[in-house]
Parts: sequence; structure tokens; C-alpha cells
Amino acid sequence: MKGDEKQISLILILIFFLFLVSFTRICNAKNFPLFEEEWSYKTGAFREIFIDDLNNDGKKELIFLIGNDKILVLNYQGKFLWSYEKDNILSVKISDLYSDNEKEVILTSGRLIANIARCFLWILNNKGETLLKYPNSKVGMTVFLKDIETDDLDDNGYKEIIAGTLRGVYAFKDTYKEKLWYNKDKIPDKIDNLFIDNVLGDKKNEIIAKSFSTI
Ligand SMILES: [Ca+2]
Ligand SMILES: [Ca+2]
Ligand SMILES: [Ca+2]
Repeated sequence: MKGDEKQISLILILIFFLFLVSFTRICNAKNFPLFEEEWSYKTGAFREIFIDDLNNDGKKELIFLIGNDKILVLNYQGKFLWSYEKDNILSVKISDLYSDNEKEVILTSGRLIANIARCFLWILNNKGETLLKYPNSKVGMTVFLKDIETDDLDDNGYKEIIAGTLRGVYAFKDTYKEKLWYNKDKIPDKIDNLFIDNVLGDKKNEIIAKSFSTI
């Protein structure tokens, strides 16, 4: 009997030892979900962040809208790539406007001057260089363009730019130099959000505009 008890004790000690070894291994295993910081960058307070491969190098960039007046682009390692400053940025969208596999950054900026809206549309390339400003004058459009969306409405390979306004939806032609339509009389509400999707299941996308309580 004494021999059996000794054997059982030895087995128990062995089991405990094996458990201890396994537990230590699990804790030290590389796949154990330990927190490791890859990098950090002091951006300042930002309103929006977009994650997209802007420069087609197979790695995603981080694009920040900081405060009201700055776009900051970092690479996947947290290295500064470029920044772009514009007074009072209203909305930012990243889209391949010309369907050439090079993404553009589209933004609107504007403010009230003498109680009249003064708004501009800017198109930047993926290096932060200005490709287009509309209107090309000191006096902006008299409508604030917010919540930019893009879609090739007429299937010609160039995307139209569509934006919500304080009264209805505004659409640019895909030359980005003139209005396609502006439905402020049909939709007299402030548009909070725009979505473009094929809701009806036909061959064309629809624009879904959301105001405070109506869609
Ligand atoms: Ca990239
Ligand atoms: Ca493009
Ligand atoms: Ca088009």
C-alpha cells in the first residue's frame, strides 16, 4: 500500500510539473495576445480618418482631417507623407475620379462672408498637389457642399461629384467645372448624409439623401 501511495504521489507531482511547464509555455508563446505598440504619431485633434492605399504601393495610408483646416497623410509605418492646408474644410472624400487607378482626394472648403456662403471644390492628386479648383476665382459658389460622394452616373468612366447642401443635393458634371443639377426646389431640406447604392436592383445606382427626419 505504501508503495502505491508513493507511486500516486509521484504521478501527481509529475502532472503538476507538466501543467506548470505547459502554462509557462503558453504565457511565453508569441501568439499570446500581448499588447505591442507599432508606432504613434501626435496628429492633433482630428475630425475624420480614412484608411486607403492612396499611392498604389500595396500598403495603406492613413489620411486625417485635422481640425478645420488640414489634411495629413501618414504611411503604414507612421511616417509623414504629405499635408495640405485649406481654410475651413467642410468635407473630404477619397475616390478614383478618372478611373485611371490613381486615387484623388476631393475636398470642399468655405465660410460665410457678409452672410453669403462662399464655397470651393478642390481636387488633389495622391501626392497632395492641386489638380483643380472650382470655381477658379476668388468668389466661391454660394452653396455649402458637405458630405461628398462620387459615382459614375452616366457610365462614361469619369465619376460625377455629388454633395449634400443646406437645401437639397448638388451634382457636378464629371468635368468638375460646371453643375450637372441642383435640386434645392425639389428637396428643400438640409442634407445630413448621402449614400450611393443600387437600392432598386436595376442597372443604375441611386442617390439616397438623408435629412433630419426624411430619406
Ligand atoms: Ca499606399
Ligand atoms: Ca484617378
Ligand atoms: Ca460620368
